[in-house]
Amino acid sequence: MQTSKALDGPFLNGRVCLVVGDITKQTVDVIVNAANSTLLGGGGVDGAIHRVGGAAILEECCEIRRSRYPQGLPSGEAVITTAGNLPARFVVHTVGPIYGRHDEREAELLAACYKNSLRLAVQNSMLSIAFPAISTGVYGYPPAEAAVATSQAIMEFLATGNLLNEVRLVFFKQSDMNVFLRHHKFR
Ligand code: AR6
Repeated sequence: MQTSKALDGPFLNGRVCLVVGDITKQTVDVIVNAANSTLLGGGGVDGAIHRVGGAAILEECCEIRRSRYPQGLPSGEAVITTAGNLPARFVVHTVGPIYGRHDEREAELLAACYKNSLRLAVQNSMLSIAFPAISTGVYGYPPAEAAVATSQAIMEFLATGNLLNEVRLVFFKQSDMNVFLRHHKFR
């Protein structure tokens, strides 16, 4: 059951749509988690995904930490796990930049989050993906600036030729979506 409805767009020939809703309720192939480098859970989107998805996700995250990222997942990188009890099939976990902590590389790192997440989805033959507004909560990224970096990254990725037919941007509040609509660079 889809509990949020498309409120604006679509953009980029119908491949990008915007909704107001809860990322954990999205019925798509893969949802993206705004994780932290520990991959062990947290608040916000991360807390909601682990709470609804259940223990299977945390178990896989622990294994990824142990086998591939003992120092933690760096900002801008992404990994994929099962989605446990979520309606989606997979979860991509990516670590957004903490605003003001990366020597002005924040936009580059936020773009890398989106592009690496999209790349993992394509590599795993996914056709639809839903993103929250990465870094715009606890990590303090100004939503207007995030809209610019996010939309440019998605637009560049979709132009590379792939079968992804839905990139859904999920905003928690209508006011968040309105900021995005005023500042995005989709054309
Ligand atoms: N569905 C959709 N969007 C949501 C939801 C939800 N269920 N919950 C919050 N948002 P945040 P970050 C919005 O803080 O800034 C965690 O503790 C929220 O309003 O989840 O990347 C992690 O473990 C905001 O606009 O992610 C990290 O330590 C956006 O999603 C840290 O927070 C992102 O907010 C990551 O911070």
